[in-house]
Amino acid sequence: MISSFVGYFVVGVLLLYSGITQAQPEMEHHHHNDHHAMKMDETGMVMNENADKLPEDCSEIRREYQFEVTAGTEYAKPFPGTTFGFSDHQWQVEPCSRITVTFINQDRVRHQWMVHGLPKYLYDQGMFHMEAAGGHRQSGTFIVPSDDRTYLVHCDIAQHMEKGMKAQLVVGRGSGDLWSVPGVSATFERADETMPRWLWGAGLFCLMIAAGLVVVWKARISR
Ligand SMILES: [Cu+2]
Repeated sequence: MISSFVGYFVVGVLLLYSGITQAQPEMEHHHHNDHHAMKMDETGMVMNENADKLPEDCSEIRREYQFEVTAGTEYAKPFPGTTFGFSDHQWQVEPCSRITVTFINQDRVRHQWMVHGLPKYLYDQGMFHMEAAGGHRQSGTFIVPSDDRTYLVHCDIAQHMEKGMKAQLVVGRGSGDLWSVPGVSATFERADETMPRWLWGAGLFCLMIAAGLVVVWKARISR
C-alpha cells in the first residue's frame, strides 16, 4: 500500500517536472561585443548593416525591397496569448535581394528587429539587428544570399519573442515555416497550451497527495 503510494508520488513528481521543463522557453544567448558596422544613439541602434557587399553566391542584386515594420502592443490584439507584435510577421523576398527595413516602435519599451542565420562572413554572428527606443524609429539595409531559406526574425529582449515578437523572412521558396509565428504557423496557442500542461502536472500532484491522505486515513480507521 505504502509502496504503491510512493510509486504514484514519484510518477506525479516526474510528470510535474516534465511539465515544467517543457514550459521553459528556449533561450538564445548573444554576445554583442563587436562594435564594427554599428550605429548607435539614444534612439536605438543598427548593427551589421550591409548595403553593398554581395553574398558570394550572388552575382548581382536581384531586387530591392523597402519594408516598414511597426512594433507595438496593438499588433498583439489579433493573437490571444501575445502581448507584443509586429505589424507583419512574415516578409517574402527574392534571393539576392537588398532589403531596407524601417522599424517603427509605437510602444514605450524598446523593441528589436533581428534577423538570424545570415552568412557570418558578411554579418557578425550571422545577424542583422535593429533596436528602436520607445517612440523612435530606425532604418537599416542588408542583402540576403541566393538560397531558399526561412530566416528567424525576432525581438531579443527578454520574453518579447515568447510574447509574440517572432516573425520570418522567407527568401525564395523558403525552408519551411518556423514554429509559432503569429498569423503564420498558427500555433500561437503555445502560451495557452503550456498553462494546462503546468496545471495538469500540478493537479496530478495534488491528486497524489489526496490519494495518499485517503490511504493514511483508511489505514487509521482499520486500526
Ligand atoms: Cu520587443
